[in-house]
Amino acid sequence: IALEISLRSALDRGEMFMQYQPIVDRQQNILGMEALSRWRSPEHGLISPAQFIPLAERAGLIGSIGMWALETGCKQLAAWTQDAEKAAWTLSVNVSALQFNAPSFFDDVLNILTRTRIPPHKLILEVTENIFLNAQGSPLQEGIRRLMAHGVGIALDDFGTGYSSMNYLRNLPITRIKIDRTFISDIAHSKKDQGIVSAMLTLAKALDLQVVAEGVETTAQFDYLKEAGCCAFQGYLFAKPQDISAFSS
Ligand code: G
Ligand code: G
Ligand code: NA
Ligand code: MN
Repeated sequence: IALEISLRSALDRGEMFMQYQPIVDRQQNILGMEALSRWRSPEHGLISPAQFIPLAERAGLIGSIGMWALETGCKQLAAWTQDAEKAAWTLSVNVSALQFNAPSFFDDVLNILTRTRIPPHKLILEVTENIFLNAQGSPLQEGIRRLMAHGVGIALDDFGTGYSSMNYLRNLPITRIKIDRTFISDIAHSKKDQGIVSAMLTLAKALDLQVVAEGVETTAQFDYLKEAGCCAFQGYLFAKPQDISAFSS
């Protein structure tokens, strides 16, 4: 049967689950987790979010899947908060551009935080640059500013791959950038990539934004990034996205 038909009942049938990937500091201490949605379909097997998220967007299912992701992540974060070792962790959740079209989205986020008793500053929404296209002064920017006023963090995911001009970036309601892994993969050797990443770090400092380097896979990349002054890292060198059981005890 068609993928879309299966996806329609995936939530009800309990086929979605979450994996988590750590974001670490210079000493490799965990600062927080990024929640990454997974779907295991009895008919189609394990489907990547790179496939089912765009499908969910086309099929009008992204609202419910997005809310499931937020709720699942926040419940997990609430559980971690009970554990002294994990109490300070933040939680990052990816949010699709289309989710912002729902007028209730911003209230829904605040309601989930209230229900799960998560301090808003522990939640970070990861968005891509395209959500801000032609959104200057729009309800979207207003809604995001409202969340930020509560303390919710906003991360610009895949930074450097979109359209942001300097002027644009200056006015965006965001609290962090995540340097896309295409700039990291060759960082230990490529003078060009070193220059780009160094410019990104300088820019982030000037705009008072946090920075996470994504896709760190080797010690050489990690060492170079630390030397360049980067403070937060994510990638297979530290951990792949894993089931929750990998982080218990
Ligand atoms: O986990 P993986 O690297 O396979 O993810 C592939 C893509 O799917 C990434 O761009 C990631 O941000 C996105 N993704 C994973 N989970 C979610 C989710 O819950 N919501 C949205 N909108 N995107 C997600
Ligand atoms: O778009 P986003 O940054 O949310 O994508 C997250 C995806 O990146 C996850 O699905 C995860 O599987 C993948 N990922 C995380 N760390 C690494 C890494 O070190 N190398 C590569 N190639 N992919 C990674
Ligand atoms: Na992300
Ligand atoms: Mn990314």
